[in-house]
Amino acid sequence: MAEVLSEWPGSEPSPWMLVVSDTTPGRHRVHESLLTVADGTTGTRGSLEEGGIDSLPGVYMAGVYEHREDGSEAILAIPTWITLSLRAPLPAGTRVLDLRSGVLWRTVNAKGGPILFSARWACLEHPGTMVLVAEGRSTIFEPAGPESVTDRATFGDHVAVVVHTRRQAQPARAERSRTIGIVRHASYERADQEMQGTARPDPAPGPGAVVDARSLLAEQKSAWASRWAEADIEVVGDVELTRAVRLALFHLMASVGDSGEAAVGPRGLTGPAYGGHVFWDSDVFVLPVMAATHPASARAILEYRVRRLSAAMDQASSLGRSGARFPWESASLGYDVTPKSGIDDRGHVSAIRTGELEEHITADVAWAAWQVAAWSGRWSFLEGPGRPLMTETARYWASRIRLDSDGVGHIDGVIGPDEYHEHVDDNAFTNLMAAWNLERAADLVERGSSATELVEAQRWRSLSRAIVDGFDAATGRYVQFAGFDDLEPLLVDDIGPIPVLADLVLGHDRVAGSQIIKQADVLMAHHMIPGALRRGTLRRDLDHYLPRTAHGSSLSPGVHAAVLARAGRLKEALGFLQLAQDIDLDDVTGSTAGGLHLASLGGLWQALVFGFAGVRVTGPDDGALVLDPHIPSGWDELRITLHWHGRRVRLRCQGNAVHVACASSVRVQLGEDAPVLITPPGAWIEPKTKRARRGRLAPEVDH
Ligand code: IFM
Repeated sequence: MAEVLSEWPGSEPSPWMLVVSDTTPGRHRVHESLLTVADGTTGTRGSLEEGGIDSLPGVYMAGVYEHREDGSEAILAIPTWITLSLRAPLPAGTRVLDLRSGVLWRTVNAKGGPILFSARWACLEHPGTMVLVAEGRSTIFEPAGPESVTDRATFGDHVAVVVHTRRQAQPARAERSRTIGIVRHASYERADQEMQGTARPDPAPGPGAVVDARSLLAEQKSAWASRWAEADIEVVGDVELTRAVRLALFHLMASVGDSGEAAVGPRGLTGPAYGGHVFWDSDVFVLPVMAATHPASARAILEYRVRRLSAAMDQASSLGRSGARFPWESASLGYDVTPKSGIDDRGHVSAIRTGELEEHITADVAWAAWQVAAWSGRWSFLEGPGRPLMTETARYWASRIRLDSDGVGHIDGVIGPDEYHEHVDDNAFTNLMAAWNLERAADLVERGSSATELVEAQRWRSLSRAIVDGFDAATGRYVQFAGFDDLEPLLVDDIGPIPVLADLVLGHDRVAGSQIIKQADVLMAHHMIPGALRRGTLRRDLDHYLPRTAHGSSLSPGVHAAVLARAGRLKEALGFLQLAQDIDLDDVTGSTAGGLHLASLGGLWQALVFGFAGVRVTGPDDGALVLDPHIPSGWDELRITLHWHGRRVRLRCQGNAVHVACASSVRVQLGEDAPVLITPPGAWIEPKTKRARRGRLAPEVDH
């Protein structure tokens, strides 16, 4: 024990460590979420070893849901393995989550010196295996039981747990008291692991074996060091921001497995909110981060969709449509598990219509599949298991679009990302995404298919061109949905400072009749498919929708930071970046107790990479990585590590110049300049176009 605990990293502020010594009442559960340790399949919330009345302890395993009597499914809350029997609760002390190694440390001091010292981690190399090492004054522990205990339990139909604890009286380390040392080793295993196609983790030492915590710790450090080597990100000159984005990446990497399938709920493995159901958060906010930093995890996210394609096809066919319609909320089987009603903060029961109407998820899944190909530079997934994700979703849209007597295509009766407005027609985001889905599926089919399929692909292209895209030539911007501009012209300033839950402040009906929107909607399309929108519209859409957006969803600030940065509006972008950074660290939405908002964490990374660095991938074939940095003058440098087209690329962005380091040649396109070939070990590139030469801070640009 002593050897492990002697590796305590200290609690000095560092961009690699989250230090929590705050004991504000009501923050305990927030800290439990923030201090979760996980290995991609199994997560343990950061509860104190002795629990506490305010605690929400728990272990969550990706994709392990309980089927409730009312027919619903929710991620199974499995009892935790970290509990120590103490005579009385202790102060929380100082807790340090070391992001470099994924180890959570705790030290509690009393008058005579330290009374408890612990370290725990989830072994990245042995998913499902966890270790706790603790040492404390003998007086804090309940009277000793046997020196070595093995507990076994099963939970639900799926999970088998073995916890082995070894407890030893230690020679006195502190002068005045004897100490007790504890090493605990827990192993959580899914009984249905093979069914999930997930490789069984390497066997960790069995119960009763002497666990060499020191060698497991060494392994842990090296496993996380390898992960960081392919993913690190740093804002030189801003320690807080660097810590926040590394914390975001840490929890994303810890919540997403990299073999078999990864069912990624909106709170990952950090908490039970939303029943752990899989939303578009996984495909759109988490997957791109993984595609760019750890491709095997992005592939596992898609595998979750591939295996539920037949459920999505059933759903389409039960609605009289062709192809596949993915559910808004999905759990074990891939059928829609969106609740039909909910109770708001004031105790009012209201209908939830997203399951019925939020259809853009179908195109989002296709978009995610395309991202994997665009980042990897390989068609193999799309030509193999991923192909139906493109084609069956396209078939769905082809059967969903209504052609009017003028041959114009419409999608009636949906909810867009802005969930304040229900049952709207021609939501620009949904229509643009559907059109994009049809075009990309046609591209794929045209790479080599039968004559019949080519005829179908032609139809997809003509439908994609026929569909209303929401562009209004009179204003030069996109209209969020048919009739949006005729709604009550309220602005968010009329309600209060952002973020604000406008539906709670004004009531559901008033908001639905107004132009107040919940989260990025038209701007979400600018974020996801910038090349599909008309040039010159980003600036006008920003001007129009920013004052109307309440940011009532944690998904919104990161996306706004990204599109504002891309447009060169850096001051505003930094404001939203700060909000994205604070969402969980400051519990801005009051809901972090139920787990971290993975989409917001992904949004923070995306804002830095796709927004401030202007990184864009265009497709599997296009041989250039597009960069267009807009770096605020307060940052010395933005450093990013990416995995693009099979190569590791390290970027250092300063102003609007970039140093590209690579081990094999890479073609890079800076802004609108012609692509250049960078050969190892790398080179600086600076923009040649007139626009960019004007100054260190690029002027506003519009794509
Ligand atoms: O997917 C989101 C949605 O966009 C807004 N409400 C919460 C969901 C889960 O995070």
